[in-house]
Amino acid sequence: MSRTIIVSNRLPTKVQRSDEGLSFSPSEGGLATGLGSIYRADNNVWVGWPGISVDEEEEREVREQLRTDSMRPVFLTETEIRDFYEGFSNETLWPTFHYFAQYAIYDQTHWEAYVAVNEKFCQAVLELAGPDDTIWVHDYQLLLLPQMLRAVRPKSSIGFFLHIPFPSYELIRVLPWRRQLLEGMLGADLIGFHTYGYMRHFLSSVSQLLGYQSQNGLVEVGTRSVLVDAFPMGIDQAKYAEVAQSEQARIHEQTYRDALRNERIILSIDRLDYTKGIAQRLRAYELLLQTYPEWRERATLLMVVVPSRDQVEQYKELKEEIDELVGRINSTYRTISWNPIQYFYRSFPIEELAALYRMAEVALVTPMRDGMNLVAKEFIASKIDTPGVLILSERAGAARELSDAIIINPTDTNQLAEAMHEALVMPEDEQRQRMGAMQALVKKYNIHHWVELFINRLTYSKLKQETLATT
Ligand code: GDG
Repeated sequence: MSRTIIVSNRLPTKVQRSDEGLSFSPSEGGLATGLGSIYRADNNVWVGWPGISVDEEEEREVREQLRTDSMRPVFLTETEIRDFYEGFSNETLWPTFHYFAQYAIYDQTHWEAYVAVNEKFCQAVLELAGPDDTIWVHDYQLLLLPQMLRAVRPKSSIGFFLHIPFPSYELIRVLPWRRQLLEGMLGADLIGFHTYGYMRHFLSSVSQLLGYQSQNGLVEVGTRSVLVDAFPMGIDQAKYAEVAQSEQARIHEQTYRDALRNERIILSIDRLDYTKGIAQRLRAYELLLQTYPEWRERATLLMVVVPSRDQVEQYKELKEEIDELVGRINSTYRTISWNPIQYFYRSFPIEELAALYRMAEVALVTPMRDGMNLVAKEFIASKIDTPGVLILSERAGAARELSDAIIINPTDTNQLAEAMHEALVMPEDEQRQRMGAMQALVKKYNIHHWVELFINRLTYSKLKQETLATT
């Protein structure tokens, strides 16, 4: 029976070391939460790094444990973690693709590690994949993998999806290894992006840097054609709606509401990342408290920042900046019985997250750049019977779909502060109307729809190519 082999840098399970030995828990992050609930169907397998470097004995344990859950680990050495993951992936590609080119470093050793690790993933997939299996590669850490697989398996069905933005040609052209990266992606039969904007940027780079022309999203690469299209990713709407209604979520919500004395809650949830606009958001909230003093002691910013990439310099600096801003705002405006910001630097179990989504009147999703942003959709899915307002950055992929949110420019502090005030005074009728429209959309275009659409398109484009080859 043919199956789908999902390949991504991280597995949906992360392995951590504690005094009691290794522990296994679900990974945070968009890809893991998005695909995590569906890959187990139909005999599928997930290939990826378990997020930790291990010795030989631990390697056996991790391999065994993950096998029972249809996962196949690829182990990385300390040097590979430094040069491939923290280096090329997170200090070259991530900033460049999010328009933070000033943070990007160009290091030949990092590039070589990136090539070597993509080859390592290639070997792991080849050991596993039969000729009829579909291979679905994910994200910016594995841009070279489609072409590496294609070289060995010219007939395989290979899909690639990019979870982050694909930037303008002007950013891509800065990369010393731009051609190899684009050629790497073009090894796939189908390349997917969250929005048409990203897709257009990709086609423009391919044309300007490689000279390959395209028509209706079909790129001619020698004798092959590669289909490029937009597939806005959805969430597991039913799961979020269910958790939000669960007894556990309700109990947590009540506890939090009692503790916060029913203040109006503005919610902010992100991984620690300079692309997420966390510092800008704090400055806007400070401006709200200055401009509209009536919200002092009546509104609270509940901010969850999930630790991420804390070995990379810019992330350490951002953490310090956030700590300082929170300290300043809290010490300036707090009273004996009120804290303007409830700040958590850790992750929460999903039931507690659901309680936060439920109780928040306003969700602030204001990234500088974001491929899609699933938090925006999870907030909507969790608001089953309650109103609420989403404030959403025009530079998140989600803004293309969620036009009933209050759409803002995240660098415009005044506009953002005004949007928070507008959200806090929005009549309930209007809230319900906007929320209802967005709920219908999140429900219809859910994660199952996304997977089905992508896989069907891949099967279709493969069949079409085979037919053309035989005629
Ligand atoms: C990349 C792209 C794109 C967060 N805090 C906790 C927690 N989370 C979960 C959220 C959500 C996920 O992490 C974050 O997903 P995002 O989409 O917001 O962002 P990235 O991690 O940057 O994901 C992004 C995505 O890929 C998918 O293509 O949308 O643009 O950058 O699911 O719920 N989960 C738990 N506790 C937390 O404290 N359990």
